[in-house]
Amino acid sequence: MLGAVGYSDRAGGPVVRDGHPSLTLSMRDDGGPAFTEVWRTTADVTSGRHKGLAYAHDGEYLFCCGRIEETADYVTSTEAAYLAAFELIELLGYPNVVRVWNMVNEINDVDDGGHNVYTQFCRGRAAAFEQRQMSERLIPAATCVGSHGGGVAFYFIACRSARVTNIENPRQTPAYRYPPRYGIKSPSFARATYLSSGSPVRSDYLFVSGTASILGCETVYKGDIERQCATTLDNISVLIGPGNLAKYGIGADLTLQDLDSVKVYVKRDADIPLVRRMCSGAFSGDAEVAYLNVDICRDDLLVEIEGMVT
Ligand code: 3EB
Repeated sequence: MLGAVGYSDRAGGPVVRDGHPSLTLSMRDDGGPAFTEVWRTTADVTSGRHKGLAYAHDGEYLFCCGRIEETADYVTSTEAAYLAAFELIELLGYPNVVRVWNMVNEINDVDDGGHNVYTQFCRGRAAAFEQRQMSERLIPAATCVGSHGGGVAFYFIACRSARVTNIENPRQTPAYRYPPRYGIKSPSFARATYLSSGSPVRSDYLFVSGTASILGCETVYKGDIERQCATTLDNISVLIGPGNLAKYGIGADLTLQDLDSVKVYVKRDADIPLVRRMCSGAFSGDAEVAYLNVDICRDDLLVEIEGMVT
């Protein structure tokens, strides 16, 4: 096991237990079923700790998780945590960050200076990316959503030799070019990453970032969950469709039906039944789809959806 992430009603970790890192996210307060996301490998695993992070690696993949304790200054602490992560990938030799998840308690709360927690998080993250000279080509796919406690919990996957291609969405402004009205520093993430590994067995993976009802850089259909959900699904369809992937030299021909693992973040608990109906019609009956009632990083976004093709 490379790592385990619990989606439950309490925050815990990171710890290294039974030889692998483990992080528990406070993502349920609704009595919904807790579940554990497990990252596995067939190769031998080495685990350890570095500056508060817990990690394991197998020669090709690194799984790492960390937590930024609740603080009045998420700029400094986010920068420090991300720099520790960059230091680790360099030390261990896993330079390609593929996919990052960030779960942020009180994500829309505003501090004394009038900035919300997400804005401060983005500033700290951007500072770390700038110091590491992460070009647009190297920015990973990501999710950044609310949680019910535990400061900022984050986990990521990095790899050593697989080729990682960053995918953008023609319907959306790249997030790293959002204008300043969405935050002092733009969010540092790609809309998706496509990973192709060579030997011994050729395998490709697609990671779709948290996707919302945003066209260009603007939230559309404020207050309308049905149209926000439809727009979000359309955004993902275009992102992973053959016309878009082909621009990056990727021969895959993907639709929503190909996503095998999906998370749906819903701001208002009462919207979950409708969102569930729409998503179960859109995704394959064989896909694992989890619905989580958490806040989203813009006040006017009601739903965010991410997925993987593995
Ligand atoms: C958006 O498209 C919605 O800051 O890492 C989605 C995925 C969003 C990742 C992040 C933010 C992030 O801007 C929000």
